[in-house]
Amino acid sequence: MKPSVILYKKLPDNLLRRLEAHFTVTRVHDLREETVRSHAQAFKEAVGLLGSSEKVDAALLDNMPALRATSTISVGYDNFDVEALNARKVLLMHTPTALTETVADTLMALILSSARRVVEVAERVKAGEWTKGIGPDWFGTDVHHKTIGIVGMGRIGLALAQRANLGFGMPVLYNARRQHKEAEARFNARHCDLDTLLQEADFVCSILPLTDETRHLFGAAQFAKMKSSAIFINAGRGPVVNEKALIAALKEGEIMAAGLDVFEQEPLSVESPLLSMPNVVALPHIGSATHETRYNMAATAVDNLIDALNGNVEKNCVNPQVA
Ligand code: 8YV
Repeated sequence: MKPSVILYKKLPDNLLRRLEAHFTVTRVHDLREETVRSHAQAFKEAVGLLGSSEKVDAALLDNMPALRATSTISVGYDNFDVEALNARKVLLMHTPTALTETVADTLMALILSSARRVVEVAERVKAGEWTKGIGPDWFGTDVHHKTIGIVGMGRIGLALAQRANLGFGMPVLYNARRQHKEAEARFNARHCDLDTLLQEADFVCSILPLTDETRHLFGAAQFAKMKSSAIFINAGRGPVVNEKALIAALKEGEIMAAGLDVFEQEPLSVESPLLSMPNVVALPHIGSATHETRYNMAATAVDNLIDALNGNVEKNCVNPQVA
């Protein structure tokens, strides 16, 4: 008999078949209490759990006594209670390398579209305004050779530094817990404290994961330190930013614009003041959302679950110590 796993995200057919070659797969839509209750036996027997975005906490784990590994189709894992997993010796696998380049592309798209007002002016063209002529009120601000400040220098930060520095001639400042030798050697990146970065950068880009230390790291005091011409970009996690403070900073002209892929509450409410601000580009958390990358992430997550349940935790494992 094949071991049982729970799948709570849709997979491409060939990946589902790959998973089914190894496991008996129970497919569910989500991990809500009522879903767990209606598949109680499958959850009780499952040794593996595969999906993304849903909360995996102690209450869910209590319904999964046989669980040995979880695999998320994402790099971020703030929706997992890692302590609860560790306490039950359950492995957590993620996809840290599959989406790096695609998310860095999204960051450049946010930088370019915010600075050059791409979305706003394209809408004006569609509304027929071009026929009346364009003037300085259509102009944006330069990107090339401006200073980029990267908060969180991991794989994605490095790929962003490469694009910004080699492609756009931008000097790179970065703030991270550790010095990043490769970023310094290849892209002349300069390590600095957060305040220096906030004061000097023309583009402040947050690519931070959500942790107790990063929650609301960007608040009123941080926006006040930025240049009034600064553009704030966030493609890490929404709750790293105090959104009320960001809205106030944009309203009061403390910063010039923002390009956001992530929000404190997702999906973003239609009531959010951010949506009526012309100087805000808001994307629906699509940092990694290309056909190629989402496929690669799902394939990696399937392989990760197979690996983890075979005791192979050399790569992509958040908590290999519990193996
Ligand atoms: C995911 C992300 O697509 O990987 C991450 O951490 O934020 C995105 O790439 C998202 O979590 C949905 O799976």
